[in-house]
Amino acid sequence: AWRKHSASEFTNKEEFETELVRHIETTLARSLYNCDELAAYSGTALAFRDRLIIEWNKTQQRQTFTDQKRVYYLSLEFLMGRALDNAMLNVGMKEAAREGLKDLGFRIEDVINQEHDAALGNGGLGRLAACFLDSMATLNYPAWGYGLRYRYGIFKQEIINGYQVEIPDYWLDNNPWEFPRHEITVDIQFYGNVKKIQDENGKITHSWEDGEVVQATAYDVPIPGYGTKTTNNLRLWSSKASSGEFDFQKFNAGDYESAVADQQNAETISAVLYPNDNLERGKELRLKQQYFWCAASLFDIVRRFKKTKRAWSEFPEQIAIQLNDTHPTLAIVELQRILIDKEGLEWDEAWGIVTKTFSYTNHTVLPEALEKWSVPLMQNLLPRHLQIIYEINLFFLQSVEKRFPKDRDILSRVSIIEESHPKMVRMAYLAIIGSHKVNGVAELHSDLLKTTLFKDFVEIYGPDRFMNVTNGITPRRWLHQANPRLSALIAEKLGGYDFLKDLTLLDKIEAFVDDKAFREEWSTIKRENKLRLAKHIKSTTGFDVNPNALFDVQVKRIHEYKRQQLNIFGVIHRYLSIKAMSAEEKKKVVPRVQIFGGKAAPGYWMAKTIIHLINKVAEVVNKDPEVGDLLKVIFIEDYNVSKAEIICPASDISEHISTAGTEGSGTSNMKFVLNGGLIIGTCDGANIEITREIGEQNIFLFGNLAEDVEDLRHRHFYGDFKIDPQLERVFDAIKSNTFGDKGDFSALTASIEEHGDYYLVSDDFNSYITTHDMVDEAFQNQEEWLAKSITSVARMGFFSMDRVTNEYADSIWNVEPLPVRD
Ligand code: 26Y
Repeated sequence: AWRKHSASEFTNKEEFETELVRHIETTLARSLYNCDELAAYSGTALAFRDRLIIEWNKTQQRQTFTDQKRVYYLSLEFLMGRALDNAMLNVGMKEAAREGLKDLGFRIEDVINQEHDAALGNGGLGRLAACFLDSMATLNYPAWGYGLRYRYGIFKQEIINGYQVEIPDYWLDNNPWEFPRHEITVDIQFYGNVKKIQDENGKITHSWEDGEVVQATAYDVPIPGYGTKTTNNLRLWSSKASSGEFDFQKFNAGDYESAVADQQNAETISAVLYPNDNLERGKELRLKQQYFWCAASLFDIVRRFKKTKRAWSEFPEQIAIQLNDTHPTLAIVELQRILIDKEGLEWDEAWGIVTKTFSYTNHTVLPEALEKWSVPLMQNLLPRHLQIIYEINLFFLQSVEKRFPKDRDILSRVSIIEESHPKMVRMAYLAIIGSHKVNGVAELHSDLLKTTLFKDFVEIYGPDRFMNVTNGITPRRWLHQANPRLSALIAEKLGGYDFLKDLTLLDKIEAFVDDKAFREEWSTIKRENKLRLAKHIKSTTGFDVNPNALFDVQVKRIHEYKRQQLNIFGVIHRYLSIKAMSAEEKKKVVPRVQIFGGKAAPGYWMAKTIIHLINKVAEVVNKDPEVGDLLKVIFIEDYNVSKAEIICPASDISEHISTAGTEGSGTSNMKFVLNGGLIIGTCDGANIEITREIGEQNIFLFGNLAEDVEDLRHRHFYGDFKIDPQLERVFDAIKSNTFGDKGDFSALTASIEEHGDYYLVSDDFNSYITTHDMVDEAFQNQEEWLAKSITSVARMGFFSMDRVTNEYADSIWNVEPLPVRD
């Protein structure tokens, strides 16, 4: 204790101001007299960052000295969003900052809004990783995240003439939340070849030689927990040419340009996040990213372990590694390689360590999202790893053959290598074989994994390797930060903010469902949140929307399986119905604002066509005087985490309408309900468990069930497929150019009419629109609607990410919390 109180540990408004001014004037070298909102943001961020650093150092020291088991969460995506508001919540002192900024002439909300989202992810999987980090820190688990430091995050979306246009998201300039660790580097090898070496005892070892080398440099991001001193670490790797590798021969030979080109080539590895969500493309650069990140992370983990001087057998007692989908599966092979090639362990001992260390989370059953890498590609890029994969496969298949000698087909079904042209490495199978636990992300999804995709593996390994952990969300960001007034109202009734650490306490607000003042405040808050969104819509699209209308929201990545097309067809149906009404009939219509948002993968044409249709429908509907306020269609550009924080609290109803059996879990469904919105959805993903928790009278379910999907698809091709008549009317409108050139949308209508309607849009259409009629009817009874809203929020405790994290810790990682003392 060589110091008692660092200046940066401000404890009141005055001290905050001192720190803010110091950072603006010295760290940023700006004069206070031309300090704009951006400089105020940077100064505030630096002031809070100082506080985080102190706790971060303490946490890391304590974790190192205690030397107990740690978790490493490997994810190619971390969709963090903004950090300042979260840092303020976790450090405390937001009110001091609010007052201090006010003295300098700033509104804290405007300052917070200056921050660029950290958008190193596509959608649900990346956001889940971010929620994990928040909960692991909050619950004091010694845990690190490992990812890639992309120079470009997910692209910014603009809508131009109704089309999506992608703009690069360069986000790294002046990012106060990352700390370059130029001294922490790892050399990563690619290509080259494998030499077999036999020593004097006849023992054969392998050496991977003559490859290209790229250097990984660590960048660390502090992850504070809520109401705790624990501040964990997210380590992101950045690539550049290895210092030994900058080709001095070329340089000396006068080939400076080519030497620089090599440098740039190395830097492309961490240059850009692949913008595909649930759509696998098999690009070599993506495989390079995966290996680069896995190898750097494993080297780092092993280096830390070796400092403890423990025996290798203790590795799995010290380290748990969670694989976020199959993207980090090469880490399994890399650890095996390190143990046998570098550390000299025998195969069996090494493999025992590997399988006890790793566990794998699957997020999807969609075939187009399952990773497969071509054998020739892997042979070229990672020759030693391919050998090891073949070896793993050989031992695995031998054991299967022994156990199932009569099953002729099972070997080809479960082989890691698919016997296609070219041969492919099935990453999910490799991940299962190299892990001790495999989990899905909602009950239906985990059941489907066990009965379809991974059925053979359940036979082989028994049911214990496969489990379910239903997803959750962090209530800190998705309730308290996004909806501060609702959080405050709940806190007032519960006598404090304990529910942010134990979300099951929410059930106590059900007692106030009939409390008049509480109900009024509840609906005022919803209205305020709708007004905030209406303001955002006005400033970004120019459209005025009526805050009394029913706000119906669908925001998520655009994908055929998520069925935004079903939604927009439903909107067209509504539009046509309104236009056919008499003035008298129109009086009974519930006014609606249909809000869409989400990005399409740049190469996913059908998804782009859906965006185009939504925008064309908006153009026509919004200016149609026959419709007026009864229907507005809004596409919110560039949906991201910080927009979600505005949108989720503002819905009356939101749409979670994937074809049954296709959505792993969904997590925005939880965000909307937690903020007092009702939902319309299919019996899919976590909708099913949400229904179980909140009660089926509080949710609008529709559509065919997962168990009927296969049969329906079959009938589309072999039975007589007749399109739903109301949907046909919608298609007639599209085909008579009501929304612009029908040719623009022909692929979309044809996918249903001619190509088998794989996602069952027509099968579910009638059920969908009649359920929407029930939504309208329910909305007209505002008193009952309000009761549903309050009751639902009260029953959402189960969906806290803290519950999820504890389940992983207890049943997969076997790690204990480690609170940080002062
Ligand atoms: C292989 C590559 C192209 C790829 C890249 C991203 C494959 C998948 C993904 C992303 C998948 C994803 O976001 N999955 C979502 O994970 C959420 C968290 O578990 C689930 O709630 C959601 O249902 C699932 O679609």
